[in-house]
Amino acid sequence: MLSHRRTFVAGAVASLLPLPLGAQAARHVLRLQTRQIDVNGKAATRYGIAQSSGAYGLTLDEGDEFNVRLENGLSVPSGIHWHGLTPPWRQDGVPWISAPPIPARGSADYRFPAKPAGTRWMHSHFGLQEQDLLAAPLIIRETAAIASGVQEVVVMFEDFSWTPPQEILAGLRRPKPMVMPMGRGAGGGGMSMGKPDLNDVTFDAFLANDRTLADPAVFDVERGAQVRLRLINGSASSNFVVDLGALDGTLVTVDGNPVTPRPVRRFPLAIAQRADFIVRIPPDAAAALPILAVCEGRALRTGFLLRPRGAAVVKVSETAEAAAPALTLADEKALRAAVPLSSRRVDRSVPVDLIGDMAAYTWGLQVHGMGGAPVTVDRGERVELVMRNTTMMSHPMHLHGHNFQVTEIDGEKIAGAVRDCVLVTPMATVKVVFDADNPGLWPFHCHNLYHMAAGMFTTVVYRGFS
Ligand SMILES: [Cu+2]
Repeated sequence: MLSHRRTFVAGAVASLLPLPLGAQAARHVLRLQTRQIDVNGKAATRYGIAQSSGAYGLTLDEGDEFNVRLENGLSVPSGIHWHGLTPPWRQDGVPWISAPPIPARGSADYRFPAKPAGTRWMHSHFGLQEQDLLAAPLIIRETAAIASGVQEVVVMFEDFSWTPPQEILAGLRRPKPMVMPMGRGAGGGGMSMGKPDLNDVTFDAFLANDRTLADPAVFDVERGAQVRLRLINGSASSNFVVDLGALDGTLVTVDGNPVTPRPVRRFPLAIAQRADFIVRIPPDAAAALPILAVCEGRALRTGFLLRPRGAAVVKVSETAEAAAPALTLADEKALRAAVPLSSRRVDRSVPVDLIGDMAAYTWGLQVHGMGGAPVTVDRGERVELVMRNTTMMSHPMHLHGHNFQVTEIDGEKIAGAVRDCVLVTPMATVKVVFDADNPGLWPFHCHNLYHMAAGMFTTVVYRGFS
């Protein structure tokens, strides 16, 4: 089984070498390193997370152990979070909270059951390193997906700027007049009062497996066959609308967790969210089929191609005909968990207000009305988080160590999706519930990297945990 694993990252199909039997057999080495990528003809030096085979990211099978030595080959400290997995809290990979940062040239070991299965990902939780592409897919292939024999295509979308992230953040936090014209460049996104603000940062490019549409990843597929797309929004600060183009797709999971299958052609993918789609390749396709991700509020997009045998590769423009609309919660409301949480009453309901001062670029969370307070829970409780967005920006809210179920959106009760990251749109109220079954100290934050850096971060803490 191990010898037949394949990853579909960066346009390459890499077969892993068979691993020797024995105690070390299941240990994977992941190395943080710098690398060069090509962005529209210009070389960029960024970070990456590679296996010894050179493949980016990690693919395991359901039931495997997550047995990883993480080597920091960078000249700076780091820490990698296993986004969507539910490890013991000390192995969650968040510097200063789960464990000390991994020093330059240092390493750390992780060993816990690789669960839950599904499309997860990994990314730096240290400073602004995520914007420098220190992120990769982390796929725990479901037993049913393996048994199905359906080809899988793993693609991670990212946002890219030629401006260093520290400069982007400094630009955002620089005092500015109340109304600013929209402009290009770091921090050039205008902020105005009263209407939703879509993008803080005007990115120079969007990437799919490190590539732009000028030179996209191309995956060979079989005519008439099904393909499972595992799509990851690994952006620091960009929400996308995924467009399956001519293909009819069936949404089967969000954030790696199964939903009642739903036919879709377009689907919102907020920062840090994932979605799996099953598509069927038309038997008669003459040209390769583009799968696109358009940034909300912009016409700039990225994507990749599925190429049926013998089909021509087509050129797809990086610019869509029109800007993508702002993400809404319409699709979220329609999602239903295929494996919902058990039915029980809520033991503890916690109000969490999402607050911000757009002009000053400060963001925050108020728990029970108190800025800086944690969400305190007891083990065994069913906990409800009532997230009320008081700002005119959307916030992809992520809880570590747990998956929650969306139960109410703007007063409408639903048996919604099980997720680890839900978008709370401007002025919306979203309720989620989770079972407090993983004692520890867990980050709970907005996954927009710049919002988090500007204060939109708290923790869920179990009383008496150790
Ligand atoms: Cu936010």
